[in-house]
Amino acid sequence: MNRVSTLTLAIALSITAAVPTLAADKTPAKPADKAAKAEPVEHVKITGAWIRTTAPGASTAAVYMKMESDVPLRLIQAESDAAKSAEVHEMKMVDGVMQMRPIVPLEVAAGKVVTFKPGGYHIMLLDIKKPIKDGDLVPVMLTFVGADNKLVRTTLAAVGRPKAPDAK
Ligand SMILES: [Cu+2]
Repeated sequence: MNRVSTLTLAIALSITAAVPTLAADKTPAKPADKAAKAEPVEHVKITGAWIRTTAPGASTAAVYMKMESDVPLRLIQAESDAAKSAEVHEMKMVDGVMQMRPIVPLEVAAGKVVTFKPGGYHIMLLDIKKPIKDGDLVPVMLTFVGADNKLVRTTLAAVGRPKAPDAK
C-alpha cells in the first residue's frame, strides 16, 4: 500500500513537472496543422459529474462523470479549488487486487463517450480541504490538449453524493 502511494506520488510529481513543458510544446507544426487550428476544440461536453461524499478524516475524494468531445483530445491535467492537487486515475484489477494509477494523458476520441465511474476512471482529489458532503458543489478544472497542441480548459461542478446516481 505504502509502496504504491509512494510510486503514485513520484509519478504525479513527474507529471506535474511535465505539464508546463507540454503547454509550451515546441513540437514543430506541420503545414497541415494550419487547417487544424480552425477546429473548434472547445467542444468537450461533461455530464452527470458527481463526487463521492467522504468519511470523516478522509483526505481523498473521487469525481466521476461522462465526457465527450467533437474532436480528439488528450486530458492532461485536473485541478480543484477543493483540494491541494488532483490526478486522473484508472482503477484496474491486477493479480486479483484492485489498484489505481495515474493515467496521463487520457485519450478522448472524437464522438466517443468516456465514462468515469467507480471501479474505472476517476478524478482523484488529493488532500481535500474539507469533507465532501451530500449536495456539495465541487469545482474541477480539466485541461486537455487538442490535435493542434492548443490547450483547452473546462470547468465543471461535481455534486456531492453518497453513491452513484444509478446505483441501487
Ligand atoms: Cu484514485
